[in-house]
Formats: sequence, C-alpha cells, structure tokens
Amino acid sequence: MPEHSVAADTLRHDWQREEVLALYALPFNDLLYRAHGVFRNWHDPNKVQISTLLSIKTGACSEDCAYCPQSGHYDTDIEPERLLSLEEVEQSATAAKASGASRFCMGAAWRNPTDKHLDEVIEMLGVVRNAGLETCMTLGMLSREQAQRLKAAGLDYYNHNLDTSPEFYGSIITTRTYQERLDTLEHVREAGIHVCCGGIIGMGESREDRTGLLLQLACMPSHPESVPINMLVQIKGTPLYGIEDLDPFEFVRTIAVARILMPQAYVRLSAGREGMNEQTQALCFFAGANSVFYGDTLLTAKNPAPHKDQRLFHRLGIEADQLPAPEASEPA
Ligand code: SAM
Ligand code: DTB
Ligand code: SF4
Repeated sequence: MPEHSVAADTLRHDWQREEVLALYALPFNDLLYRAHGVFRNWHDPNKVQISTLLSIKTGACSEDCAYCPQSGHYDTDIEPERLLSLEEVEQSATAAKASGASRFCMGAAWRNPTDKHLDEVIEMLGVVRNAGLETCMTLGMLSREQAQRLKAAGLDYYNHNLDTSPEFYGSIITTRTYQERLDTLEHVREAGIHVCCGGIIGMGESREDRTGLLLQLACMPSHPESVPINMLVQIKGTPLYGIEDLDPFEFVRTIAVARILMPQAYVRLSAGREGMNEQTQALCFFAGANSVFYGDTLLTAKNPAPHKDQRLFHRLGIEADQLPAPEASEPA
C-alpha cells in the first residue's frame, strides 16, 4: 500500500448479500465513484501489473467445464499437446521477461497433477525464477502435501478459480465439486503461497450469482491477493458457445464491486479483453482493475497484441511494469 494512503476502508470479511446487491444496484456513476475512491486509497490508480501466460500442457482434460476449449468432453479446435520441455518453458519465460512482464503463469489442462507431474513442474519453476520472474501456476486441484512442495520450490502464486456462485456451479461443471475447489484454496493458503482466485462472468449466470461468487471471495478469512475476473471467451464446440453476450457495463460493475469488497487485492481484467473495446477496458481500469494478462495468447485463446496494449496504456497514462513505450511506427 502506498504511504499516502492510510486506508479509510477497512478490510472486511463479513460482507452481506444485501449489501453487495445494493452496490450492484447503484447508479453506474455512483458505483464507479465509490470504487475509484477505494482504489485510490489502496493503490496507485495509474499502475497496472502484468502477467504472461503459458499453457504448459494443452487439451484432452478429463473435466467438463462448459466454458473450456481444453475439455476432452467437447469437440473444439484444440490440438492436445504433451507437457512442454524445460527448454520451451525457458524460451517463453525469457521472452516474457524481455517484453516487460513481471509474473509468469503456467497453466496445465489437468484435473489435478500427479506427483510425477509435480516433479516436472518444479523443475520448470526453477527455470522461470532464474529468468527473474515471479511465478504462478494453475494445475487443477492440489493436495496439502503438493501445495507444500510447490511452496518449498519457491512458487509465489497459485491460480485456482471458483468460477461462479455455489448455486450456479452445477450447471457449468459436474466433474468436481465447489467444496473440492475450496479445499485446494485452503491447501494453497496454508502452505503460504499467494492465492489467485476469481471467476468467469457472462456464462448466463444472474446478478445474484455474480454476487454469490464475489461474496465467497470477499468472505474468505484472507482475501485472495489476486482476483481474476474473466469475461467468458466463447469457444466453438463448448456448450456455452452462442450464449447471449453480457452487457459490458455489467462487467464493469463486477470489477467495481470486487474492488470495493477486496480493496487490497490486485483485481485482474483477465480473459475476454480481445472481444472488448478499449473504452470498456478503460472503464474497468477506472473502476479498480490493476492487472492484466499481457501477450498474444492467453492459454489457447487470443489476447490483444502487445503493441496494442502498449498504445492503450500510453494513451491512458498507465504505467505497466517495465513495458517499453509504444513504437511510433507500430500499426494501430
Ligand atoms: N485446469 C486447471 C483448472 O481448471 O483449475 C487450470 C487451467 S484452467 C484453463 C484456468 C481457468 O481459466 C479456469 O478456471 C477458468 O476460470 C478460465 N477459463 C477457461 N476457459 C475460459 C474461457 N473460455 N473464458 C474465460 N475464462 C476461461
Ligand atoms: C484465469 O483466471 N484466467 C486465465 C488464467 N486464470 C489461467 C486463463 C484464461 C483462459 C481463457 C481461455 C483459453 O485461453 O483457453
Ligand atoms: Fe480442464 Fe481446467 Fe479446462 Fe476445466 S478449466 S476443462 S479443469 S483445463
């Protein structure tokens, strides 16, 4: 927290459903004014943290997450791939560092890693740390022992999303329970790894469900250090393909409410930026988003091209980690 910001808002873990629904129901300007005030109290509003993603093991996943192009249950255009080699990971990490990212997040399409997988990803961790990057992994469910092994190997963050409210969850995923997700999050927290946990908006859930997700996050004994708010990326072949688009203002409201409930967290404007115009992204940054994924690809889906992001940040006067200034000759 910057020194000037003796926070007026205290960290609360007892948010009530009615309070959160009332925030959502505020006139848009009132909600953004309030969220932006909280944002300024806790953070430099002109700074954005950037993470780069790498899919270290793609596709053929046993889970049936209805949004996911990597689920083996659906016929999507994803070509399954084996676990990447150490050299491939090293190359990507070096490139991410050179392009200005501060954190490198490795994702695997697993329900959970086996202990052998864990040996392999722990080697990858060493390579990424050597490249001078903070490390993050998202590998599915973890046992208590596995979380401890990752901590001992120097993992900084673990991403494991709740995705939606407990009530809506069953219509999106049937192959693992909400409680199993909460258990993994507890193992990660207990091991002393920073928690990255959020969800997906625009899956046909109601505002009650968005509220339910944010309540779960905000009522944890410690708020996640990082809260990714993903806009559903609709992928052909998945059950959610073709669902009605969410009003972008409702997405901005969700960022604003997350910022108010979890003042200290990095709220990440995550997947879905490629389908979002720059004005909507700017509103998200005003409402309190202070982290993004940077690089041409997310795990498998498209993300804005780096030169576009550099231009956007430049136009908004936003400083993003160690990103270079945009080249005058870059295409718009
Ligand atoms: N397999 C691991 C797991 O599910 O825990 C880790 C990788 S998984 C792809 C990481 C997260 O990406 C999911 O929890 C989900 O929130 C997000 N995600 C996947 N597909 C998405 C999509 N089409 N749109 C938005 N977010 C998506
Ligand atoms: C998160 O919340 N979003 C990222 C990251 N955590 C791992 C993943 C988004 C995936 C979008 C679809 C794809 O690229 O396959
Ligand atoms: Fe598998 Fe993760 Fe995709 Fe679910 S979100 S299908 S667990 S890769």
